[in-house]
Amino acid sequence: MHHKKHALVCLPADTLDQGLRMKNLGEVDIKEAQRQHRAYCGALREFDFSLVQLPPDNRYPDSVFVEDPAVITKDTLIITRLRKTERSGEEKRVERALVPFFQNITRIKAPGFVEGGDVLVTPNKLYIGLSERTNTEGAEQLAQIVRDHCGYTTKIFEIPKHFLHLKGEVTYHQNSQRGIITVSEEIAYHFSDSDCKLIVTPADERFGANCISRGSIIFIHARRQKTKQLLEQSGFHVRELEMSEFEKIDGALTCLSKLF
Ligand code: CIR
Repeated sequence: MHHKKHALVCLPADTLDQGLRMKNLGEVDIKEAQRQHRAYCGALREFDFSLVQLPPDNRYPDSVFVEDPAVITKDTLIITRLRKTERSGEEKRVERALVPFFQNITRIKAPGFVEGGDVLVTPNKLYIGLSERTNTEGAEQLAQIVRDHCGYTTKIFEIPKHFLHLKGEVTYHQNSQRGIITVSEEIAYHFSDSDCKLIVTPADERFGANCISRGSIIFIHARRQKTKQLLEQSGFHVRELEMSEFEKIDGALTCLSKLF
């Protein structure tokens, strides 16, 4: 996998509290969300990413979650198709921002739907979750694109109904020798075929497995004590990021950026 250099982010819209959510976890405090977003961007800068920052767009309360409108494999940019009409249109903004960086650009077409949050990219293999947001047609189009463009294999499977997206509960980490997958115990069995080391996190720590790392430093959602311990036992230096306002609208750490 090529070395990641850029991070696309989008500043939170003033309408963030109108973001979609699976259940009511309370009102979003926009000022606090902006603070949390600034800290998040600071963490990415610490990891040496150069930030490409989209301005807030109040028409799209969920536009802060730039992970969903695209999937990136090597030098191929795949623009996805978002299922919810409230989010449909976010793809265009992300496409405009990312196009200058890529040679190969393709798009998921109707009747396919894919959201980037359902796609775990590992070296040479994609794991695609079928969800309320990603359907079989979309997953199969994506599988064919990455096979033809990059020679990737794919594994497609259904995710539990109480997850919004696959990646909320699984992320990939490139370590010096061997890749690492952090994954919730509920879905860990889907990854037993991988060459990566698995770090299995407890199901009661929502988004515990959704982390961002560089080398031995790893950022996790604040207040995931058991996950923190497990990661420390595996040699990571753990740093916590407060994500309370984004969690209320089902957003995890990786949802807030597209790294490439
Ligand atoms: C949504 O329901 O679309 C947003 N409120 C949350 C999107 C989270 N994105 C992600 O997990 N990649």
